[in-house]
Parts: sequence; structure tokens; C-alpha cells
Amino acid sequence: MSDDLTHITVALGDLEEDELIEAVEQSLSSGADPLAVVEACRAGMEVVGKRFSEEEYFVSELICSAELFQSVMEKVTPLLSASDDEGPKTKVVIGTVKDDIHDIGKDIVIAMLRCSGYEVYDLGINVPPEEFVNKVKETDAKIVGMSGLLTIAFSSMEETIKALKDAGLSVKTMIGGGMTNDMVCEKVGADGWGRDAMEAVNLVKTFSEVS
Ligand code: B12
Repeated sequence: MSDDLTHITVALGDLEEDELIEAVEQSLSSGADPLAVVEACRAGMEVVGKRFSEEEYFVSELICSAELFQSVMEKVTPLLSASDDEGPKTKVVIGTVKDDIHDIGKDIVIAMLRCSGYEVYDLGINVPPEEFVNKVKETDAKIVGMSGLLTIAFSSMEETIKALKDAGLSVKTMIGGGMTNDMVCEKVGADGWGRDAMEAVNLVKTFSEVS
């Protein structure tokens, strides 16, 4: 990682707003990939999470970190290159699952999917299984994305996948966020897991090619 990007991670971890914004502007003006800036911020959020687990930070610091991340995203989002594909768009329904309200990562995934030309229906946060089911019926989407950062979100993902199957809907499902991994993917019965927003785009591309 370049010095500027490391600086972003450290400034976000330390919740130093002025230093963070300066480091982001410096990186972007020297030609850094906007996605590398997002990744540096994500690493900074991991520092925040670690300090929270160690009781050095509390919920107020989590809230502050989220606000800092949002202000970086306001600068980065316009720089993500938009797709000029005018053809029919693959539809994706996505939301943060029941009992979980973390949405920063989901919103990055949505921004990347939209830039890549997909039609995304964002259900928001704390979304119960039946809302996913209803939206898929309404839109005829063939791909469902579920985001969740809390461990308890894993059972909501499992319930959502079961509800989609019980409703007889033939969709590909993908999960992501925080502590999800391949093992969680297998456990909850999803078709794919993505580590970051680019992997989410790749999953959607693969799913839409086979469907
Ligand atoms: C910011 C934050 C908050 C903010 C969230 C604000 C918001 N608008 O989202 C607030 C203050 C609300 C919050 C609340 C809580 N939080 Co919190 N939070 C965090 C923190 C520090 C950062 C999360 C984040 O935004 N990361 C940055 C984004 C970019 O990363 P990401 O979400 O992983 O997303 C990327 C990928 O995962 C992927 N991705 C994401 N979604 C999807 C979806 C698909 C389909 C795909 C393919 C990919 C994908 O792409 C994204 C871009 O690269 C984490 C620490 C951490 N290490 O993550 C704790 C953390 C998640 N929180 C935690 C906790 C405990 C809580 C609270 C319970 C605290 C409390 N006592 O109230 C509440 C829970 C509220 C609830 N019911 O959800 C714990 C969870 C522990 C656990 N095992 O369950 C963590 C891990 C902190 C810790 N180390 O203890 N939190």
C-alpha cells in the first residue's frame, strides 16, 4: 500500500477527520484508484472495530467512524466510472438482513453494481425475509444480495434463503459483509460469497451469464 493509502487507514482508525480528508484528496489527486481509497478506509474501519472490541472505543466512536467513511464516499462515488451499456439490465435485489443495520459496505456494493450497469433494488437495512421475497416477485430479479456484519445476521441470511426457496423462487443468492466467508456461505446455503464490492460485481456477472 502506498504511503497516502496507509495514511488514510491510520487517520480513519484514529478518527482524525482533517488528516483523513487531506490524505484522501492527496491520494485522489495523485491518481490513486478510487477503489483503493475505499479499501484503505475499510482497513481503517477494521482498526476501529478492533479498538471497540478492546473497549478503547465505544458506540459513539463507531458512529463517528461511519460518518467519516460517508464523507469519504461523497468524494469517491462520483469518480467510479459509470457503465455506458444501454442494453437490458440484470436486476439485483439487495439489503442488509434482519437484525442488522450496518449499511456502509452494502452501499459501496450498490454503487459498484450500478456503475457496472446493473439495475439494483436497495431494500435498506434490517430487512426481514418476506421483504426480499416480495421484491423478487415484484421485480422478477434473478439475483439476491444479502449484507450482514453481525454474527446474528448469519441466521437471518439462512432464513432469507429458505424463504426464497419456500416461495418457489429460482434466484442466485450471494452474501457479504464483515465476518462472512466461504464457510458461512456454505452454512447459510448461499450460492456465493464476496469479500468486497469488486467480488460482488464479479459474482453478479457470473450469475447473469449462467441464468
Ligand atoms: C461502523 C460500525 C457500526 C456503525 C454502522 C453505521 C452504518 N451506517 O453502517 C454503527 C454505530 C451503527 C454500529 C452499530 C453496532 N455495531 Co458495529 N461496527 C462498525 C464497524 C466499526 C465498521 C463496519 C463498516 O462499515 N466497515 C466498512 C465496510 C466498507 O466494510 P464491510 O461492511 O465489510 O463491506 C465490504 C465487504 O464486506 C463487502 N460487502 C458488504 N456487503 C456485501 C454484500 C454482498 C452481497 C457482497 C458480495 C459483498 C459485500 O463489500 C464491502 C466493500 O468492500 C465494524 C468493525 C468491522 N471490523 O467491520 C463494527 C462491528 C461490525 N459492529 C459490531 C457491533 C457489536 C455493533 C453493535 C451491536 C454495537 C452496540 N453495542 O450497539 C451495533 C449493532 C447494531 C445493529 N443491530 O446492527 C461488531 C460485530 C461483532 C459481531 N461478531 O457480531 C463489530 C465487528 C465491531 C467489533 N469488533 O466488535 N456499528
